[in-house]
Amino acid sequence: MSFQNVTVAIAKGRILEGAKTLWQQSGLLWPVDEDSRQLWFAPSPERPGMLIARARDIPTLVGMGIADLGIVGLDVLEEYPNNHVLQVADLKFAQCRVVLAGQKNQWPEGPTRIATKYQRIAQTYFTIHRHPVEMVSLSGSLELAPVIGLAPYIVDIVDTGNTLRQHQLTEIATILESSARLIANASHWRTKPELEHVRHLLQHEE
Ligand code: PRT
Ligand code: MG
Repeated sequence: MSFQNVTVAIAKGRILEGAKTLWQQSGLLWPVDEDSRQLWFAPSPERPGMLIARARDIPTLVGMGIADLGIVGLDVLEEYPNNHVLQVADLKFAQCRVVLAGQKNQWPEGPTRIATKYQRIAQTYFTIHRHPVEMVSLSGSLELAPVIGLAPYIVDIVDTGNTLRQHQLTEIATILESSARLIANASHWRTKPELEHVRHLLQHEE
């Protein structure tokens, strides 16, 4: 089967590193040269084309059919959902949790402020719990928010918990368990059998 008509969009950073390992284990040629700044690699019969983008843009690129497949964290997929995207595999790497954290292991009493870069996930969570919150949207360095008095609580990604501990923060609740997901453009998934073949190759280690 030829990969000439397949393009995969991969989130740069952690996801790209994990994807590289999986890709190589599956016997596909890895085209990305980490020392270059090239973000687009054309497909060939031997391997799919590859597009490297910001994590939050992956659902859009796949939803629009610019890429047939994408690799992105479930956290990003939940925060930036797209109706034209299907989740086709849990790739099991880049595992982490989206958590509520604060200076004490205590659920907020009454209305409170939450600093986060996951506004949608956090808002859904507090709506389900019927708890009034005010969101402060930050794009990074969330752990600073309680220290500098911006917001007493944060909703952020945790893996080992070291970063939280360094800032005297504790996990109060897990909101979402995340890992890297293989996603597909819904209509391309139905019309291009090569996509199923790529999924099969990437899941081969199970
Ligand atoms: O910067 P940009 O917006 O482009 O992307 P990004 O910073 O979100 O990318 P990147 O490469 O940092 O991570 C992308 C994805 O990796 C996330 O969307 C998650 O799905 C997944 N992932 C897995 C993580 C972590 N583990 C993780 N530990 N993303 C971020 N972290 C952060 C965490 O927030 C903390 O600040 O890493 C730090 C160390 O975590 P601890 O708990 O081990 O100390
Ligand atoms: Mg980053």
